[in-house]
Amino acid sequence: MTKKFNKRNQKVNKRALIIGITGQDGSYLAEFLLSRGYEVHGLIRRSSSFNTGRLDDIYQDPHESHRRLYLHYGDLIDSHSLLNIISESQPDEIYNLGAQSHVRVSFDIPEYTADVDALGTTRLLDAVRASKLPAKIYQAGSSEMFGKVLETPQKENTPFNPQSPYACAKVFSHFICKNYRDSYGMFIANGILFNHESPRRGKTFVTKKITEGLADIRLGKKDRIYLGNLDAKRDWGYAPDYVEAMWQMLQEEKPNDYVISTGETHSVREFAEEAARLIDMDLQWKGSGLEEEGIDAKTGQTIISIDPKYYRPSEVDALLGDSSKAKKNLGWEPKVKFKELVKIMMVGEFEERKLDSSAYLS
Ligand code: NAP
Ligand code: G4F
Repeated sequence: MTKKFNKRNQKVNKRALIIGITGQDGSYLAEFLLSRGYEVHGLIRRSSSFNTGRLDDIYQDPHESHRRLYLHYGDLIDSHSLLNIISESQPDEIYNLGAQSHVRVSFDIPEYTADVDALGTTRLLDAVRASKLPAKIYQAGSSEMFGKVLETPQKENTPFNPQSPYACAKVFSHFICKNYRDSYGMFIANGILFNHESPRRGKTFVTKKITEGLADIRLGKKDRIYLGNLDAKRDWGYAPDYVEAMWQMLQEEKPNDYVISTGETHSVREFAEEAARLIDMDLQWKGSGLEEEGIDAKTGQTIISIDPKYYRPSEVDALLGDSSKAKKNLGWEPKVKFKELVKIMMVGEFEERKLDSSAYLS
């Protein structure tokens, strides 16, 4: 790996800037890059509550002389902060993972979502262009861009058909990245990542909501959880596998766009069934529509009910990715598939509570 010199004239490896370092993917990516010898800079937002919990394991005291992790305050809606952070960190690689990333919430705050997820990308690209740094950029695109799918499985050239303000903003970002690549010769790789999860997933995404809720029920802390559309299908992978693909895209000689997925699709219902099975519950369904309930046949207890507030004004029914281009060019393949993912998340629930998971998992 090429060595460089930092301000204190110390030899350092490559420098990366992660926008969105406090999120699920940002935290795994920071760990991955630090393990590869990178100096890592991250943009964090000012918040009245603590927002760096996912970075606890890698946090380094600012007074440490050999630290390789630097956090800077900034925001994708503040161009000057982006210019300043790029100038201060002089990155070789920039990962734009910053986003209002919740699809359902994007219907409630569409203007803000577009500001961060679409214009924010433009601000970042323009700041890099102005800096004249030859930094390679990764843009966090999403399988949500395929929306009501026009082809199955979805690959890089499948047309987009977005169904939410979030997905529309991500489509804009995808194309503005291509536009800056073509217009200014910048190295910008568009990842089109299918859903990826982990114990660090935000608590309002369906997988984490299910594993956390069922663990609480198993421990007697809650009676039931409320979900929306049980029949939506997603191609769910494991976040640490996916951040490695982001890095691989930036090690290429030429920028390219890649679908990253497992090639398996499962419904929300199946996810709940597998999570329940792991903690010795037998989830059976009764009724239909709003009246449908998930019952633990072993105890007769209703553990899942429907709340229509979790339905979306427009739904993405089923996603299934074809990541053969990433396999061919990058040698990337998912290591973790559906059943192992659910298990990792379920085990994570007990570890988070400092409990021995083997006492609860069947
Ligand atoms: P996440 O956990 O929601 O993290 C989002 C990150 O963006 C957080 O660090 C958040 O900061 C930051 N952020 C939000 N608004 C910002 C703003 N105005 N300025 C700067 N940063 C801001 O999302 P994730 O699951 O890690 O996903 C990472 C990226 O990949 C996102 O762009 C997401 O849309 C995209 N993506 C995710 C998936 C998936 O399945 N996970 C799939 C495809 C694409 P705070 O911590 O302060 O909120
Ligand atoms: O977990 P979700 O909220 O993820 P969604 O909407 O697929 O978006 C995630 O993946 C995208 C990649 O395709 C990312 F771009 C995006 O940033 C985010 O990370 O919902 C998954 C499915 C949906 O069909 C939803 O309607 O689960 C359904 N669902 C059913 N009940 C629920 C619930 N979703 C949530 N969040 N909460 C529920 O109670």
